[in-house]
Amino acid sequence: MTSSKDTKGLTRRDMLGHTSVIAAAGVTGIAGGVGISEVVGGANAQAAGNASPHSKIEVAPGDLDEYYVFFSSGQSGEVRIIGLPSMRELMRVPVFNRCSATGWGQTNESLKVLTEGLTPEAREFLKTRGGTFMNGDLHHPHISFTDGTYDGRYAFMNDKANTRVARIRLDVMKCDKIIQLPNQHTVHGLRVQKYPRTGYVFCNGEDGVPLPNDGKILDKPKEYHSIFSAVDGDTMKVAWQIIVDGNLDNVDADYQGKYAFATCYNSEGGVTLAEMTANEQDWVTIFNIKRIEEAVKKGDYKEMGGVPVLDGRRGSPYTRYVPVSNGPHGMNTAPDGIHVIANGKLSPTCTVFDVRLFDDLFDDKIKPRGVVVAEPELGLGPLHTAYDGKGNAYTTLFIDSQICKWNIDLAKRAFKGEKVDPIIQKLDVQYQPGHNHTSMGQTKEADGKWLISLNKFSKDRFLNVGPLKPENDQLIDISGDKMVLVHDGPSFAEPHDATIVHRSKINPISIWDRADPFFADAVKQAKADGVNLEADSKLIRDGNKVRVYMTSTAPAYGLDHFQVKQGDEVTVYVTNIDAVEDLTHGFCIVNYGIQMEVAPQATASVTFTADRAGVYWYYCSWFCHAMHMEMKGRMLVEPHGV
Ligand code: CUK
Ligand code: CUA
Repeated sequence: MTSSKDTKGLTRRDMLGHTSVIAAAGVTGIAGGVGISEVVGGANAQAAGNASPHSKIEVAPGDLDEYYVFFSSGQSGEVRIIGLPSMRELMRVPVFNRCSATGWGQTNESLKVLTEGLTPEAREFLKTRGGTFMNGDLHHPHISFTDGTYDGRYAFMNDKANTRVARIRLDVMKCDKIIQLPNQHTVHGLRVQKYPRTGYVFCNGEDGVPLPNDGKILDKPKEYHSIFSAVDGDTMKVAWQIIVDGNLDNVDADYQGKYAFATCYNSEGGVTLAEMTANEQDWVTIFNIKRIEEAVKKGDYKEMGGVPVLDGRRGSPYTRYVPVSNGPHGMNTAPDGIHVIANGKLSPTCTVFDVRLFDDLFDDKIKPRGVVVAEPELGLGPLHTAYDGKGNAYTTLFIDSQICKWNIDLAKRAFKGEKVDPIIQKLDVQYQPGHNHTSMGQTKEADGKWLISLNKFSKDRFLNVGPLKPENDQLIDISGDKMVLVHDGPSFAEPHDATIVHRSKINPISIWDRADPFFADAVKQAKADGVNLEADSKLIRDGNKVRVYMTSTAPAYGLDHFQVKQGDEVTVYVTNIDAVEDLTHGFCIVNYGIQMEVAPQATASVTFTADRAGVYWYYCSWFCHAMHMEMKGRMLVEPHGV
């Protein structure tokens, strides 16, 4: 990771770095040893960042990053994979969106994923709308756990816009399952079970609606319900749902496998801003997983939309409601396995819970607030908290545009009345941070090296690109006593969340396995047609259905042309028989709106109606060979009545 140590050729960057080290040291001196950034804020903090730790963030050409970061993309609907510390974008994985490059949303393989998990009502609704939703709002990508840390199997993510939960297989970095949750309206918070494994994917239904939501009840908000869902991460089926009081914003789970907990900012059950923020207090809802599982086993539920739905409203044995200040947001479990933090948002505080007290709470041995062990005042707009595994917490302050580093133990002592200040440092970020994340910080293996701050506004930090600006993801070195800002990175709409995973946890393959379930349907159909996908290129006519099979090997398709009749339903299967790493082909039909990617040893297929007569060239859209331009052929569409 370190660049050339050759000291003879001192680069301009080295010079700059050296100068600002001296400058920064001067500032520290003047301030009498107080932290640089604490005193002088953002600009100089960045100068200091460019100085000392730049060698740490520079990933020289040919070198590899130490961490994968899985970024969400909000209303863009995809997952983006970034390398850290370089902060370079490595890949985009389409999930809820459509992708022109890969054909996601158009290939039969992706359409199967996008449509098979829809609720019957949605399937009916989408019949005349292309069969699938065109948009998604992907907020929270989280990696599967085994025994409190990442196991590299899957990433799970939510679609707030169309109430869906998706899974990406991390061996191939493709989405393999999407389900839509019945009964629920939106999925906002999403986290996974950390112990013993994932296990459950917990999904917060943010908005309340009538149950069932069929139009019989409309403007009667008292009869709306929010729902919490547990999805089985292995089968991608809803294990159970539970109706709650109030709404559900963010969620997290413990390291013991006993509890999940969610913030509620609308305990009022309001439907307007004024109503939602009316009360002095909202709450955190705690779910007792064992009790819920037992109830499901005993049949203590109603079946709705094909899934078990329990009643977890006040007074139920399955939940407890712990009052916190009005409008909490983020919910974050510390790597110590003990502390859980609800971030205040409208309150300048964070509320710290001790999960070891939750058993007593459910046995009614203590009052709800009895599980609160600290409530430090940190600054304006605390949204999310990350951890370094050394007892410190890092909370984003949206309104103050700062990260607040504070110590959990000191906060607990202050809560007991001791005169100590838990706040260690406040660092300016640019600007208005939402989530922040530490390296491995959402696991028990938090390593305390890096923090990224996902800032919603970038304003003056980048070249102006017009009224719509990028966001700013900032990299902060937290390995020392003080946080040091080291990198600004623009990003397009809208990474809410990210998960930083050490590269040792993730082991993707480079070339598809021909036995992969992703193209099992194509293999099955080919077999039925007596076609060997890896060797044969031919056309099979089956009434007005035509199946065109062709191999692709640089720089040629197995067919240089094929002929169909106007009105035929045509399915083209392309099998990339090149077994060379990175040798991806594409398949694009001109003026037919067809385009897909076919990576090494993959089969991809697309179905369309050949309703335009004439000559249509198809060509390879992924640059593969010196004669990539010549990798093409013709689809001849014979007109009606000829
Ligand atoms: S939420 Cu976006 S800043 Cu959807 Cu995770 Cu808090
Ligand atoms: Cu094959 Cu370009």
